[in-house]
Amino acid sequence: MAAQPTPADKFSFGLWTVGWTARDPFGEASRADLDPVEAVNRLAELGAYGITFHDDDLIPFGSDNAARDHHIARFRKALDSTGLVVPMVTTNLFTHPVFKDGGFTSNDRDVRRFALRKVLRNIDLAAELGASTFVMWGGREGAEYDVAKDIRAALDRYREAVNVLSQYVLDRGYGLRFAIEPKPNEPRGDILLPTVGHALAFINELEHPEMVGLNPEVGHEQMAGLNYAHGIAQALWSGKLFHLDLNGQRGIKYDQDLVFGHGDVMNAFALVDLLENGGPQGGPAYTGPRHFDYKPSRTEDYDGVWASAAANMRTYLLLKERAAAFRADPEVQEALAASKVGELSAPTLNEGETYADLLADRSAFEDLDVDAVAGRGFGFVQLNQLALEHLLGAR
Ligand code: 3MF
Ligand code: MG
Ligand code: MG
Repeated sequence: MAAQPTPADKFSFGLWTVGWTARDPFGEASRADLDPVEAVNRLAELGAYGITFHDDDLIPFGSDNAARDHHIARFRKALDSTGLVVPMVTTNLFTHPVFKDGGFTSNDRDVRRFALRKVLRNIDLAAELGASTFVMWGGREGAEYDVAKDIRAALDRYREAVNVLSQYVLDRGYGLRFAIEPKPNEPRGDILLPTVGHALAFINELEHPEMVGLNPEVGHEQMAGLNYAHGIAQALWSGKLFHLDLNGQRGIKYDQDLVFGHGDVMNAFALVDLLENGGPQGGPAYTGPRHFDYKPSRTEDYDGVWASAAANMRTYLLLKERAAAFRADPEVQEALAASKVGELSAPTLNEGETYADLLADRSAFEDLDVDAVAGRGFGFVQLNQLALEHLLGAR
């Protein structure tokens, strides 16, 4: 039995997740609007610690200043009374038709200037609410037609935007870092910075790369046929896992945003094991929010919404429990050793050894019995079977 979630587990949810009224390209909303205050109260009751939002989730686009202040004030009141925090804020540069060709990279310069102003205003709000991460998902930054978008110019404009925003944060003295969320497609035919790897390369071209990291989403990497746990591992390796979006996806198709674990559960197991046990000394490799970006399916009423929110946290805790059992099993320890998983951490050259020493080492080449080495099995299947059996609760 998994423990009940508590704020110490650092679970957070986007306001747009439980608040999704299930309007899709083929059908009207199947649920009524959700009051953000109700979202705060219900998530706090369920044991979450944080809530995140796009500006427009909280303050309807086009609100005047008085309405804006009112929406923020009642939200703050709900935060104060429940103790829920706002670890991350993000800006909607995709819903309003003005962003139909993107925000930072629209071909229309007026749109780009408007987009920057919208984000600058929202950065102030993020800082005011004590957020430490500002996510940038550029869902409309892309194209359907190769001849209609100069990709190199678009990347110049993307970089210009992130540089301007970084400078603003520095000048204001805000304790905010940016996290880019890659996605390969949807709503655009092709989105810029489509994968973790593309985004990492982009960050290296910025004026303040130290202020910019990643917010990788399970479904987004899997939509590109990629291994999410590998992507997270590379983000960690690069010191760039600033935040993450957990959900479920079944294969290469539209962005399903299922409950965490309701897609590739073996990869979810490996992911939780990595996050919780993959630190250099065996502790957690990631200590930030465990943030869910899922959509309660269109079939669900509000009871189903809250049950699905609880399901995300419960699945995470169950996987955490299963991963701990996997690590503690002596047979797993033996299988890990037989598979030489730990041996990969040993540098290939000895300390102080040079390539000249390696060239002189006959045991590494001339005298090596290559056929004997090639004949050694790794036992990976047995190791994976042990993982599966722990995952299934069979051990
Ligand atoms: C779309 C997403 C986005 C981002 C969000 C936060 C609407 O597929 O995943 O959710 O996560 O914009 O940055
Ligand atoms: Mg998504
Ligand atoms: Mg997301």
